[in-house]
Amino acid sequence: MYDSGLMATKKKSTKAFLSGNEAVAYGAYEAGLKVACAYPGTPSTEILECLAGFKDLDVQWSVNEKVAYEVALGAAVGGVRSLFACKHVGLNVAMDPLMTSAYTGISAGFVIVVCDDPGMHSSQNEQDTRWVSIYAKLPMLEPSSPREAKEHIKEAFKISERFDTPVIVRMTTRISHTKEDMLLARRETAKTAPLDINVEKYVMVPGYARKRHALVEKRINKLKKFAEKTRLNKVEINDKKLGFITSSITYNYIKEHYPDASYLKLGMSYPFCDDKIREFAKTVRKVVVMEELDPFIETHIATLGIKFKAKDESFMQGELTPDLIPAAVQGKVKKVKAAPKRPPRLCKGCPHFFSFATMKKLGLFVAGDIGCYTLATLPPASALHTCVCMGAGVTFNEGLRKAHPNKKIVGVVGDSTFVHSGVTGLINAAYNNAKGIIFILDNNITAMTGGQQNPATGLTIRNEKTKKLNLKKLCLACGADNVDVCDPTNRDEFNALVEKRINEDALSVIIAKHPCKLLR
Ligand SMILES: Cc1ncc(C[n+]2csc(CCOP(=O)(O)OP(=O)(O)O)c2C)c(N)n1
Repeated sequence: MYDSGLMATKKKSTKAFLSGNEAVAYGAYEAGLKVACAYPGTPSTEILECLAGFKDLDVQWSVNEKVAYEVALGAAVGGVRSLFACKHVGLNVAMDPLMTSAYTGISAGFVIVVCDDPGMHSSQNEQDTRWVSIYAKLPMLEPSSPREAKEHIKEAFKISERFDTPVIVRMTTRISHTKEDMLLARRETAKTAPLDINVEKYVMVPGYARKRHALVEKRINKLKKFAEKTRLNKVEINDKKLGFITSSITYNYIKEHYPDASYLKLGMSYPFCDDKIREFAKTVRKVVVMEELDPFIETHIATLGIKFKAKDESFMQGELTPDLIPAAVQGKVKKVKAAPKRPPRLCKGCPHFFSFATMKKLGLFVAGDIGCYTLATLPPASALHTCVCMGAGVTFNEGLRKAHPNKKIVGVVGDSTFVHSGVTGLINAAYNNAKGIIFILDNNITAMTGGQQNPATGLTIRNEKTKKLNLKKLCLACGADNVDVCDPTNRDEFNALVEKRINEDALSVIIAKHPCKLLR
C-alpha cells in the first residue's frame, strides 16, 4: 500500500522519483482532485493504488470500467474534480458513457487517463487509443515522460473546465512504468460547484442532445485554436535539414539518435495544431513523422498536403523501441527479432491448476476468460480453449453450445472477472435456458493485475472491511440450477462433483474456492 500522502505533506518543492503512473496521481492530487475511480488493468493499475495513499481523497476500485467512468463522471457533473483511469481495453467497456459525456460536458474538471500497451506486454490486443479522441470529439494530451505526465494532468483539469469537456490523457506502458525525478507542489484548493438543475445539459434526450452536439462541434473548433497556442505542442528548431513530428515516448527515443535535428512534439495530440504543423514543415527541409503503433499523426498530416516520410507499415505492430528508430527513420522494413521465448505460466501451487487438471482429465472444451487462469492454455495445463475479453468465458459457453449442443463444453471465469462482466452472461444463460457448467475460480483476489480487492473479497482499495458479495447467493439469484462451492485441491471431491454436473441437463455453477498462493 502506497503512503503517497506522506510525501505530499512535506515542504513545497520536495523532489520525488516517481513512475509515470505515480506522477499522474501526484499531478491530480496537486490539481485539487476529489474523486478517483478505476478497475485494475496493466499498465494503469498503480494510478489508483497511489491515489488511495492520499487519505483525503475518495478513491474506489469499481466493479468495472463502465461503472468507474459513470461514478467519476457523476462526481464531476456534481461539481468536484474527478479522474477515471483504465488500460486501453478498459476504455472499450466505458465507451457508452464516454461518448455521451462528450455532449454533456461537466461542472468540474474530469480527466480520463488511459494507458495503452504497445507490444502487448500484458494485454489481449494493442489498440491505439488516439483514434478515440477523433471518434468521441474529445481533446487528448500525450505526455512523453513521467515528469510531463504530472504536468499534463494538471493542464488537463484546466482544459476540462475551460472548455467544459472531459479530457483524455493517453499514456503508454513505458511512460506509466518508467521513473523520473520531479518536483512536487502544493495541493490547489478546488471549490465544489453548486448542484444546479440543468436538464438541457445533463439529460440527453434527442431534443437536448441535438443542441449539445452543435456545441461539441463549436468546442472542437475552439480547441483547435487552443492547440495552436498551447505550450503542450513544443517546437525545437535546431538543424533545419531534418525535422521530426512526433509524440509520446518516441520523442525521447528519436532524440537519442538524432540530437541535432528539429522537432515538433505534439503534447496535445487532438485536435491537431494545423498552422503550427504547416509552419514547421516550411521551416525544415525534410519532414519525418515518427510515432508508435498506428499512423495517427501521418493520416492527419497527409490531409494537409504536406510532403513527409514515415515509417514502413511493418513498424505498426509492437513497440517502436530505441533500437528500431534508425531503421524506422530510414524507411526500412522491420526485422523481427528472435528474442528467447519466456512465456508466463501459472505460479507453483496455483489453485487454478487443480481446477484445470480436472477439466483436462474429463476432456472438456473450456471457454476461457481473462485472468491468471488464461495461462492454463499453455503447457503443462493446456486446458483452456478460447479467450477474447473479460466476461466471455460465461457467454462463450452459451454460444459454443449452440453450435455443438452435445459436446462437453464449460465456461471459466475468475471472481473479479465474474463481478466485472460475467454476471450478466450468467443471467443471460439462465434466461435463455442455456446449460453447462460455469466455473468461478475464486482465489479471493484480483491476482493477474497484482492483487487488488474486489466486491467478493469484502475489502476496499484501502484494505478496509466493507460489504462482502456472496457469490453463491448471487448465482442462485441469477437463475443457476445448481451452485456448489468446492475446493479444487480436494481432488477426489472436486473430480466427483464436476463429473456429476457435466452429465446433468442443467445450468450449474461451481465456485472453485481456494485462496491465491501469493496472498499473505
Ligand atoms: C476490460 C479489461 N479490464 C481490465 C483488464 C485487466 N485484467 C485482466 S484479468 C483481470 C482480472 C483478473 O482477476 P480474476 O478474474 O479474479 O482472476 P485471477 O487473475 O485472480 O485468477 C484484469 C483486471 C482487461 N484485460 N480487460
